[in-house]
Amino acid sequence: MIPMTTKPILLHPDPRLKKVCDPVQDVTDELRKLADDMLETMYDAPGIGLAAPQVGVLSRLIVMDCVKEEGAAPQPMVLFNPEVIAASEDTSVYEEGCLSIPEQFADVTRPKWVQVRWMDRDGNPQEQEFDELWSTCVQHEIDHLNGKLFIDYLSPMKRQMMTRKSQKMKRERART
Ligand code: K2U
Ligand code: ZN
Repeated sequence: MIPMTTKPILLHPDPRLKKVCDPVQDVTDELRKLADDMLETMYDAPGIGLAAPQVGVLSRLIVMDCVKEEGAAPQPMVLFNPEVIAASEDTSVYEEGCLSIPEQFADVTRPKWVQVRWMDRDGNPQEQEFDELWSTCVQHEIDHLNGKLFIDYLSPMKRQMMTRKSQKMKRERART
């Protein structure tokens, strides 16, 4: 068993978090190892989702595990080249956070459910409908692959305030 390692999470503002990531051509052992390291990093944070650009890799790969019930079996998911192929008219509001914008939260409105197509860790095409927290999370992660952060849905004033706070936190963390 190759030991997994947690990876440092990039903090906003960082130009790599604004890039459109490159599609994965085929799923290699190296990409499977990256997915496993991303899952470990996510659980360690803790978080319920993580996108490759957040650990500095500009490839279209996200991991998720939105199981929140205590004691329930974890449900780790690895999605290569995920894309939303259908979305509900109905929307839902969720107070989102982001591991790249620590300790800041804001309400974001998104489609209630989404149909997503992706390639799994064995390179097989998959398709599934996500709702509830899984829907919010998969949309939040796919946004990361397109260089979009949850604060981009907010007013310019709020976004600027949260960016300033994040810059301050980043400076303080760099000093430790
Ligand atoms: O992409 C990320 O930064 C991971 C986020 C994913 C996420 C944000 C907002 C709403 C759903 C998912 C982190 O995992 S945030 C941590 C978290 C934990 C429980 C509930 C909501 C957010
Ligand atoms: Zn995020």
